[in-house]
Amino acid sequence: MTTENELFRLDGKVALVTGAIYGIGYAIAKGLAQAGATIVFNGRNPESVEKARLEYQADGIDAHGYVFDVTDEAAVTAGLTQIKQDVGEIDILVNNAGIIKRIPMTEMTVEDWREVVDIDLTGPFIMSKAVIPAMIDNGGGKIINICSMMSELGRETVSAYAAAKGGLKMLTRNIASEYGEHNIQCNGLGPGYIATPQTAPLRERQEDGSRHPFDEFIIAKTPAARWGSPEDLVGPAVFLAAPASDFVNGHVLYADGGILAYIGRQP
Ligand code: NAP
Ligand code: GCO
Repeated sequence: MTTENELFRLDGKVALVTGAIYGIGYAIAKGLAQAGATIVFNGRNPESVEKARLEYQADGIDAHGYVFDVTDEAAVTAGLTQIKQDVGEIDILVNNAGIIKRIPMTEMTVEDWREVVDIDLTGPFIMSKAVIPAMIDNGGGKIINICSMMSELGRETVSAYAAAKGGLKMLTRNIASEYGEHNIQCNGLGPGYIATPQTAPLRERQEDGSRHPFDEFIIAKTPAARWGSPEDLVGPAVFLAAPASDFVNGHVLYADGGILAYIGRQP
């Protein structure tokens, strides 16, 4: 029986957070480490992985960094084999790695479309497919897919991203449906608008020093009247990674400051 103190603890668990070089992934990995998990992370190039590993170290976290692209199944397989030798099997997978391209749909090339869908949707498929067999053998596991407001809403210029994140919501539900009997919980975490490098273009100050129109828009659309920080996602991530969520499956937990509930502040 899990005691009250253990409901939100991750001691003895190995957590892989993809793309946790900076931004949301880094904050979530740090939070899982503080809850007791051993942290594994990956990125696409050796320099940024090593830089991140030193930053984790400076934060008191002995994180294990690996270089592989989540869309490259052979590289993922090789990476997980090395991780198993170095650290152990993955108990918690956070599919965080993702990109966005903001291009009007009729101007978007098929290559741009495919790159976004490949990383944001096929990547989580490849990663989840790779870790589930060992999770079954080990009596269960946790998969957390980083979804988005665009898992529920559309907006101009983000067609590929919205299609991918909408698909990621359904992949989440399908993994929960197909593997729940093996004590695998697969849930989504849906951030609102979070201040990271990915959204930096939407927050740039205008030449006259005024706020970016999209910045103003998001402030009006968020009851909390602020952008989220990556740290705002740590509590929800720890909950979805911990025993506390052992009977939560196929759910998308939105940590959006209330955006999805709100019509928006009158101008
Ligand atoms: P970010 O600052 O752009 O970081 C994305 C991370 O993913 C980077 O470390 C990047 O590494 C890595 N990455 C990209 N493609 C990869 C690949 N093919 N293989 C391995 N790593 C890869 O983004 P973020 O804002 O932290 O967002 C993280 C996740 O949250 C994404 O899935 C995003 O869609 C989602 N999200 C973000 C927000 C937001 O408002 N920021 C809101 C909702 C959801 P490189 O240096 O190699 O590019
Ligand atoms: C955008 C933003 C959003 C956020 C996030 C919102 O251009 O609208 O980048 O897509 O990244 O997904 O939840």
